[in-house]
Amino acid sequence: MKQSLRTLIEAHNEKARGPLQSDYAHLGEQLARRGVDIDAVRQRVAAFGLAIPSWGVGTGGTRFARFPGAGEPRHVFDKIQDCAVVHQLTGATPSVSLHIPWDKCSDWSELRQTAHAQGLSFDAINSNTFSDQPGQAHSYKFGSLSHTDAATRAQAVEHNVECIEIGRLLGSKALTVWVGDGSNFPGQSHFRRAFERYLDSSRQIYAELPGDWRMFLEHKIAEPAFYSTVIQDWGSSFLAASTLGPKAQCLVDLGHHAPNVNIEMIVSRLIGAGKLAGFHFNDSKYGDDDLDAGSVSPYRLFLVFNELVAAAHEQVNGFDPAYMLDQSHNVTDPIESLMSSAVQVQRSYAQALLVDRGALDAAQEANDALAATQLLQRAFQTDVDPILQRVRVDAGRAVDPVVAYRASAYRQRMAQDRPAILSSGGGIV
Ligand code: PSV
Ligand code: MN
Ligand code: MN
Repeated sequence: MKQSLRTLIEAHNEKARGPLQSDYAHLGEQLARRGVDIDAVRQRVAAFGLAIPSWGVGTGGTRFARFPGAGEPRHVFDKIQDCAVVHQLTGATPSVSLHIPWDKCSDWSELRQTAHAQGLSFDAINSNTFSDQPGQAHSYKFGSLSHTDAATRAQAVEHNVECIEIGRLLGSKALTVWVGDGSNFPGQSHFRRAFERYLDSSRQIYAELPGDWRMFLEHKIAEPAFYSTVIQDWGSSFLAASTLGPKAQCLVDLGHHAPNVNIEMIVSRLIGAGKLAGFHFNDSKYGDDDLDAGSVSPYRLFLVFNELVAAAHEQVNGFDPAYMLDQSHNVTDPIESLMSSAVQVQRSYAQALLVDRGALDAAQEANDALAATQLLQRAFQTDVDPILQRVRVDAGRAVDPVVAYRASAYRQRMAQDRPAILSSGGGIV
């Protein structure tokens, strides 16, 4: 950790130490009366980490406009630097998920070393066959892995294989594949054939996975294709993952479902089938809004974690989801959004750890609907801030990451160090 930031965090935490001690003790007493050991919860929260998407540290945008902020990352090394700041202040985000070719660089070993020196490792690597790159032989305008043209499909397969190669150099253990393939008009696409072509291409990628890797299939109901998408929901995703084999699993991005879908139930189904790859956390009101995790529907996020904690509690075989944020920050400083979202995800996890599993089992067995739902509400309505703050302070992170970040004037320094350049893709200046 950079000395200046560490010193700043220490001074920032010093003032909060006294009040935190009494808040933590008070919550500990309350939880003890409920049969919960606060230190055990704290230890599990401390062991929890989630990945930052490299594209999340740049200002996002919509198809109408993008309003870049000052001091935005210019390349992948700048992105790593910003991700490191998020981790230094929160202690919750020890890994980074790259997107190729947005994050291409000339020396992967230098990138790996730079990240490691900052305490960061590399999570799943993401391929991109949903946009064309300069000089590319075949366009993805009408699809990639499912394209009607064999040469276009081959190019998309080759790109994914290249991503695996890059991921190997960085120490990644998974490839995330999301395709924008689909159609905009009824009749435009032969649904069955398109899915078969997708499977055929995906089999070729799957065959290139190293033994200890997984392939995460990310479904999405719409956008950029607005009539149909090839992997539109968890059904198609599950079908594809099951066809491909045990290394293929289904990734759940919270914003990629039909309105009002019961996402926590999908999560539970995938856990039961041994096919839950992991998550892209964000929040939404209308579609793939990519709003900050837990900013609109924190109870939904909690209910997802309730399923995850239940699975861990019941020691479901092979249960090992990957956690990542996937948000678009249009009106905030991305570092601030990422920090508060990471804390929000941690909060949902901590709250889910408070659910009395034995009592919930009993209420469910007795068909006592009200008692069951009150058990969940009681956990969700507990203010777990003292636990989250203790986890951070114990690890030398900031008791209030956003306040400490603002005091550090990091963004102002970056505004001077990083003169704006034109976007080279991925919405990052
Ligand atoms: C697509 O909407 C998505 O959620 C996928 O994860 C992409 O890789 C990411 O957003 C970035 O565009
Ligand atoms: Mn996503
Ligand atoms: Mn998305």
